[in-house]
Amino acid sequence: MSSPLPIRFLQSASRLDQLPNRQLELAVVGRSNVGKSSLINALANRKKLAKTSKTPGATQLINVYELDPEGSGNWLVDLPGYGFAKAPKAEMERWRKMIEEYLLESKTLGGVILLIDSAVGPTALDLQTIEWLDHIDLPYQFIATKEDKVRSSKRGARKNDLVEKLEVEKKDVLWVSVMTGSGIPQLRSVILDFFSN
Ligand SMILES: Nc1nc2c(ncn2[C@@H]2O[C@H](COP(=O)(O)OP(=O)(O)OP(=O)(O)O)[C@@H](O)[C@H]2O)c(=O)[nH]1
Ligand SMILES: [Mg+2]
Repeated sequence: MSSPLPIRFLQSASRLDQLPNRQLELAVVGRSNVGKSSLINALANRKKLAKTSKTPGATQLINVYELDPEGSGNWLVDLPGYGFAKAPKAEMERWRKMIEEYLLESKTLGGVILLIDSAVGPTALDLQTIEWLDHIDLPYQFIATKEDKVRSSKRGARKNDLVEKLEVEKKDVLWVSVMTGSGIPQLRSVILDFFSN
């Protein structure tokens, strides 16, 4: 097993101008309920660092986690999810604006880890997000979440289907499960590499 990612909660914000100066950020992006906040907890090996919920819409602000040492300015950023159809329209619109402003305008944002629910596959909204990230030229790493929810007998086929729909190669998607811990050490390395460059 690898060591937990040394991160601590720094602050929440609803607008970019509320955030202090920083060096480099990696943002966690994906549908509501895809497992963004759970993944932050798994990376840090903590249960309640980031708020999670069975109900979509748990994360409603930009939540910043700073990597050691304190004041490093290296941030892992948990965002609200997109595509939560049951939220009030005005609320959804507010989240969308917040996410878009952050992704478009934070000058120190170096990349995104883009989460796709492995049991659900890329949704139309996931594909739209990918197109948009391509358009704004922001690099991303695909993460397929909740691997444990796909029966092991179906995993091979599901993986093929997913890479085909994403139009990438198998090596481009990292499969993770916070239930079994699979893929978590690899993702920790990806993140540490990102910040060490
Ligand atoms: N089985 C399984 N469930 C998971 C996994 N990861 C997350 N979940 C569950 O999925 C639900 C949503 O997780 P969150 O981490 O709150 O999802 P989120 O993407 O942060 O959601 P929002 O904040 O609403 O955008 C919770 O009930 C988690 O327990 C996983 O790897 N396996
Ligand atoms: Mg969340």
